[in-house]
Amino acid sequence: MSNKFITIEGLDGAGKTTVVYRITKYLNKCGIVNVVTTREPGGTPVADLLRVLIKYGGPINDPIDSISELLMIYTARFQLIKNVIKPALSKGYWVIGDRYDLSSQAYQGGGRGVDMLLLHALSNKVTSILYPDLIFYLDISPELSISRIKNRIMLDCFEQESLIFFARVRSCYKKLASEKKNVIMIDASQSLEKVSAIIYRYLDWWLIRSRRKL
Ligand code: Z5A
Repeated sequence: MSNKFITIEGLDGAGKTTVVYRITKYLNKCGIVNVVTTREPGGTPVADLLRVLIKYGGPINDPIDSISELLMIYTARFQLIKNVIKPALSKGYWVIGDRYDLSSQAYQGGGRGVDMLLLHALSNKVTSILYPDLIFYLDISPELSISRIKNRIMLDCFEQESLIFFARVRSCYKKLASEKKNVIMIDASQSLEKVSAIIYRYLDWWLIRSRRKL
């Protein structure tokens, strides 16, 4: 099959949602019209219920532990893979994901510092089922991330975290980007036009290369 699974990663405000939209339009322009987009956590009825808990936490008398958060994130991801991503890929659709497994490694591993044995076990399971063909990591500083999201009316649990938390998440992302396969790191402090142009150029080259391999 020539259809692909592409994911976009980065700190809050890095431009992921905007880039998912632009990649979809670009693929459409290239004649690839069967495209499904996802946003994690969420994307199935069960995953959307978990999204609310993951983003806004539990009640005051039952705060969510970081291991529970991790397990909910992976529950949501398994639901999404099984009920949305895999069926779409097997029908020949392209899938563009706003966040995937690197997010958990960066936020829960780097940011929260959860038990790495548990995180790796979950991550290995997910990535053995499905690893992206291409991952764009949009790199911005924690300061820029905060400045892009500061005017939001309601901030979620992650958006209320400190600069130090975001610095840990970013440094984990950068390490993963240098170690993992298929990751392209882009300086997303540049204008949206520049970031998009880099992505389109890369996609053109990558599409030609993958077609030659078929
Ligand atoms: N989370 C986790 O901890 N572990 C996991 O495994 C997963 C998730 C999957 C989901 O939140 C939260 O879940 C997330 C981590 C955690 N943390 N938080 N918060 P979400 O889905 O609500 O939000 P998000 O994923 O962080 O995305 P976002 O905040 O919406 O940002 P974005 O999608 O990267 O950016 P955007 O919406 O495209 O752009 C934001 C603004 O910046 C907008 O006004 C743009 O016009 C502007 N922008 C974007 N790029 C540029 C450039 N290049 N120049 C100038 N302005 C720009």
